[in-house]
Amino acid sequence: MPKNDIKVALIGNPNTGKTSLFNQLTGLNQKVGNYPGVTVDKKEGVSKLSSTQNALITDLPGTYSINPTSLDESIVLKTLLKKDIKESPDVILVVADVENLKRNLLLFSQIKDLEIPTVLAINMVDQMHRKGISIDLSLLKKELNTEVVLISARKNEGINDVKEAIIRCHVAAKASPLCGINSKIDTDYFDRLKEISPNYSLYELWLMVTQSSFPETVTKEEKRSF
Ligand SMILES: Nc1nc2c(ncn2[C@@H]2O[C@H](COP(=O)(O)OP(=O)(O)O)[C@@H](O)[C@H]2O)c(=O)[nH]1
Ligand SMILES: [Mg+2]
Repeated sequence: MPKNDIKVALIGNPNTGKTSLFNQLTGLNQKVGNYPGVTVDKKEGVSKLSSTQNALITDLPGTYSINPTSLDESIVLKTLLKKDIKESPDVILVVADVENLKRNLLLFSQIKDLEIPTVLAINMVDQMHRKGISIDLSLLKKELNTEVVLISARKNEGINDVKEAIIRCHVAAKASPLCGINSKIDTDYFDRLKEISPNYSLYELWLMVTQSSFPETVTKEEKRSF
């Protein structure tokens, strides 16, 4: 993989159209492998974002939240947290379907709090008119403080907007979290947490000390002290 390719991970609830979007973005430039040690498919492909910029796109298994309740979900989580390894994504592309936007936004807000640059693609907009749904795109962008694009993966609409949003998102400075949990509750606790490692966001560190299924980046002693 050329060094300046933007690494993009596609994340979303099951059936939101991740694979359809993946296919539109990558065309025939894809390969299917396996995650080490498990039989879950890992699909990767290259997408030409502009004349000078490619992206390496990974189609992750569907997930409802980043609190893993299944093998698939724990794969998603591990991909998100390994900032130090070369496969870690530069940009997360969250795919939501327009009919279940509210439910989909739970996952989006969790990803956003990981402080990884995030693009939100709202898919299946071809259904909007029929379902009587309308979206104030500029208000949504402002409220979520995120690049938001409306697409129809099935009809190949908005795919260029996705590509442009990925580039903008990658260029922009680190995404800011939706809400600063540390400034709202128990500042002492979160200040102490922050001292564990400068390499992780506060939210990641919190997940590491509170979730038993988390990668052992935090030692057992550190876990116990929280
Ligand atoms: N109407 C509509 N259906 C779509 C669109 N994108 C995907 N779908 C359908 O949604 C279902 C799930 O799509 P898929 O890409 O497999 O979703 P995934 O589970 O997130 O990978 C399939 O039946 C797709 O044909 C879209 O833009 N519009
Ligand atoms: Mg899929």
